[in-house]
Amino acid sequence: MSQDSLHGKWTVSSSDDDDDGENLPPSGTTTSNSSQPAASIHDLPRSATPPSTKLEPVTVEVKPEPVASSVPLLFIGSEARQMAAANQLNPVKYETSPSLAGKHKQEVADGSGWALSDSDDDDKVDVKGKGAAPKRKPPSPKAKKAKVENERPPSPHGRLYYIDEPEDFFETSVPCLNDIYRFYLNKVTGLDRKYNCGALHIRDILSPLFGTLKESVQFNYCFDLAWMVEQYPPEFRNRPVLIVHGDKREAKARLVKQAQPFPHIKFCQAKLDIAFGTHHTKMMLLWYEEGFRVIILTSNLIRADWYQKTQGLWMSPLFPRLPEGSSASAGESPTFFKRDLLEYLAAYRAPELEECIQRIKEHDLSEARVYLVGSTPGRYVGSDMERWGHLRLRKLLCDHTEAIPGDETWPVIGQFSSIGSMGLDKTKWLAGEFQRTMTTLGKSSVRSDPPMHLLYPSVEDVRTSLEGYPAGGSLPYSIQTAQKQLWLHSYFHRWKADATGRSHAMPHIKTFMRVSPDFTQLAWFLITSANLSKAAWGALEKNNTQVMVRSYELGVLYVPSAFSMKTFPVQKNPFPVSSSTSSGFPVPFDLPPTPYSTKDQPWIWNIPYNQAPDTHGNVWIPS
Ligand code: K8G
Repeated sequence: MSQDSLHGKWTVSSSDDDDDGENLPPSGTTTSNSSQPAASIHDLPRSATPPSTKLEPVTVEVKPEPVASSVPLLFIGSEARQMAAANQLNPVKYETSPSLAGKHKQEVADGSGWALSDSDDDDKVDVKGKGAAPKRKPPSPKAKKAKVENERPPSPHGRLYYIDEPEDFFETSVPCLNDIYRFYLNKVTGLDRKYNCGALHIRDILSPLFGTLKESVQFNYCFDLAWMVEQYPPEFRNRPVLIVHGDKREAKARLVKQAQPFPHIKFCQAKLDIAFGTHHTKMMLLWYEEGFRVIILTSNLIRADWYQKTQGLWMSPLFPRLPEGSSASAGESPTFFKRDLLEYLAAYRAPELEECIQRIKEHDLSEARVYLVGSTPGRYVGSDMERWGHLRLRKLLCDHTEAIPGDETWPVIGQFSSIGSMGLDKTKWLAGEFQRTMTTLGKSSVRSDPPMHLLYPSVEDVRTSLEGYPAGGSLPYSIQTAQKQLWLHSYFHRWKADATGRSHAMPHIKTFMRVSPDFTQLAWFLITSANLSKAAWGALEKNNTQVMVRSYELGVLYVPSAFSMKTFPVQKNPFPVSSSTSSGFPVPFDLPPTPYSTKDQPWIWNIPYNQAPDTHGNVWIPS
């Protein structure tokens, strides 16, 4: 495996109007838990992760300083994640005492260790300048360099971390699937098997049971191509794959280099012309002998994302080929899924996607029952404002849901794994604009202000999770963003998912929904790549005459009318999944949501947690 494939990446946010708290990861590395057996050599992380270190003994391993004994302070785009990941390749040991943690804490708390720009005005951000020369952090006086002990992958867990999945883990069982909604969770290693029944691993998705694969297109953010190739069944492994990504410059070069051993892999770079935008969209287009299938999901194409996190996906029905000579409008679904998917793909304006656009036109997508909700970067005016982001969701909710008596008391629930900067108070975006979309039900002009519950893991949730503190490497909410919006935290609720067995599998899934006050009915449900950020959902500008969207995002919206229902009943006990037809919607976490207690704190990834060890006996000390 080439070192170039060993990358995780995070996008640095440098503007108040920016993205998901996708901030510079602290340097450091993770001590691996040597009690666990070695697994694959492709232990690629999803992220450049702050370190967790053993509580005992006091020797901690830290990431080596990169060239010239210094740590770049400011990375731009996915290069940030790649640089930081590269730093994890050669950890050095140095002696320290437990009090070091306190020292680091101070450095982080006063911000001296970090140089994230927090401009309120995007137009003032000099992207080029920032990207060109990362600032350098003076070497820590306490850090004594020692010889490199052994090579380590830039994994949040280390090479020895992953435990092998049980024998039956990859047994794909199609009849187990609940077909009404076609909404599935991923399999989680370490769960009682009943909780993985009806869940899908990437190997299940690519299995011949779903179709005879000829070609595929993988849209995603983070890739381990060697690992990805292994997930395809051997008989399909050399079939052409097109990778749609947002990497630029060095990051792009590293991605392309990952594919050197795989001549069947080609690339399509999504244009990202607005600062701090990212290609978050996670979608597979699977071309079969029998037709084609679309998967819209929340997992990156790296092992850590399919291991012990809660992820979700929508799997389309098999879309068959239309008869030769069908009209251009043929094969449309009641939800206009075909038109909207073609419009989303056209927005890339990429010649590499042309063939696939033409082929989709030749297929029958009429069985799709969901609405597509995408974001593509741009500044949109007039009717184009409703094409993407939250205004697209608002339009769909306006057109395809109906007011419900008493709906002013129906809460909104938002659940996500990353948080952007939202301004000094709730009126700036959250309540003023985002909540207005989330509370739209039909065309009724009566504007209600129901409760909004935001689900985001607390420090305790992360500490006691299956992965322990390293799970926090995929929850990149930074102290710099958090401390500017303490008002937001009063909305926060815990990550609890006992009913799905996933209380200890930290969420990388993102869901938004409107639910009855007794939490038994849904007015609608959305699964998406979009976190709680303006970059993902779009923000109004110029006196509300324009909306600006930074990132590519994709999700699917379930509305009851597309299922001939008034509301979706919430499925009480989603596991084990039964093949009997239940019309209950499998909400992936426990209802009602549990509010944070006064002791609970939202997970913030770049401050230390050294008061209590995690499930692997480690603490978390960003340096
Ligand atoms: C991703 C996420 C996420 C958050 C931030 C970034 C990427 C992702 N980022 O989904 O939680 O650009 O830094 O996994 O795609």
